[in-house]
Amino acid sequence: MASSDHIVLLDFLGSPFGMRVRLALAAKGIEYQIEEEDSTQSKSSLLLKLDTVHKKIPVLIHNGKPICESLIIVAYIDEVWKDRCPLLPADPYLH
Ligand SMILES: N[C@@H](CCC(=O)N[C@@H](CS)C(=O)NCC(=O)O)C(=O)O
Repeated sequence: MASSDHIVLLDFLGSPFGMRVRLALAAKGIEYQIEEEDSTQSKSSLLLKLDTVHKKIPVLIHNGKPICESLIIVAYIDEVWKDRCPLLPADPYLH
């Protein structure tokens, strides 16, 4: 991870999909900020801007680039920080 990396997770506490991403970030030892959505309020303008298709959390924002869908985010994290704690098997069939 470059020291200039800026990582924000748009999430709300209690979301199992958000937790999947939090666990991946923790396993890799990646520092990040949380932008907490309020599940009792209407969706934030940030969420509506970043996930124009499903408008769902979690959204990972890496240096300003949004990545949506928790499994895709986990695969992205694993690929970008591949030097640390592999999350996904190298061979998806054999493992
Ligand atoms: N397939 C998505 C599911 C995400 C999802 O359902 N997020 C919920 C919170 S747990 C959400 O944002 N719901 C708001 C809505 O459905 O409008 C993923 O894996 O990221």
